[in-house]
Amino acid sequence: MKLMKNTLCLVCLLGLSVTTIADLVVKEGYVRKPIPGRTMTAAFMDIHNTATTEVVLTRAKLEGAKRVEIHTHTHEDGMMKMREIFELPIKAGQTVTLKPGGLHLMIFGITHLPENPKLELCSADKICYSTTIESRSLVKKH
Ligand SMILES: [Cu+2]
Repeated sequence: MKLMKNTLCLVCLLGLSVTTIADLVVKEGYVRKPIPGRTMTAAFMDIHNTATTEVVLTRAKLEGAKRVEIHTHTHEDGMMKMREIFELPIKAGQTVTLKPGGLHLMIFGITHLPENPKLELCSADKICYSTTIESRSLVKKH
């Protein structure tokens, strides 16, 4: 455990964590436009970690929204329930998929949602990766 702490600290000193978070690539990112009159919705995407070390996401921010939580779905007594998670680890070279019925970003307090809102994904040490995602209406395109 002590060794792990030392390693982490060394990573801080070398500023390697900056590189780490910059190595995230978000693909197919979109946020569902909220139903008229609602201020809550969800966002989905593929997050690929191209770095050689694990990235742990702890926080997210979306332009036009007050708050973002990282959620997952769990089966409890035959029911699908949403649960907030506080750490989303993405291993080196791994892609984590946020999709309906699984992991997602829960978006709260939407005031005005831009067509391509800016999304920030941040790690525990407050280093953020920013990108833009698409606003999509609930109606599926055929
Ligand atoms: Cu949720």
